[in-house]
Amino acid sequence: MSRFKILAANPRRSLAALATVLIAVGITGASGANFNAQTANAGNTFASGALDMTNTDAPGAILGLTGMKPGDSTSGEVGIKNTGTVAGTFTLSKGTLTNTNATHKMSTQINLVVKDCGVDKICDNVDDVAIPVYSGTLEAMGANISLGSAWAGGAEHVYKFTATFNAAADDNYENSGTTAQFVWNATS
Ligand SMILES: [Ca+2]
Repeated sequence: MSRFKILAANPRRSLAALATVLIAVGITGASGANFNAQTANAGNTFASGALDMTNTDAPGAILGLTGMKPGDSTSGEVGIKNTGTVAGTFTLSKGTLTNTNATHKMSTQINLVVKDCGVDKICDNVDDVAIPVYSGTLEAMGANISLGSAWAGGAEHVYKFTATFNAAADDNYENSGTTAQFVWNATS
């Protein structure tokens, strides 16, 4: 069983042309018994400026699941909004990543799909963006993943995060955990 959580933190201001939102994922696994809960809160950037961002889940969890075992998945949604008055180009990055077991990294066993829920901002319907923002292991996720063309002031996107614990994960991943941060960045 396991426990999976994503926490979000919200920057209230952005630096001139820079805004950062940090989301942290904590995943802790344990074999046969209970997974230990692990959560994290990411740091924030505060500055004055014309480009601002809000995060609907800040500072709470986007998703959480206890009792996770290989093959289980969990999902959650988060809204990211350009609350500024100028257009900004938004990107998503994986921030700091840690694993409790450096040899058998839990992050290699968590498959993450991040998708844009489309214009209606309702997930799992016909107008969702077909191509995911990211699909791959938590381990392999990179930085500065494009979130499309510049967002006008007031534009909001809702993203659905789905994390699946590799169904083929073996005993090497018992008692294992990983924690990651997701960073939302906007520039104009
Ligand atoms: Ca939709």
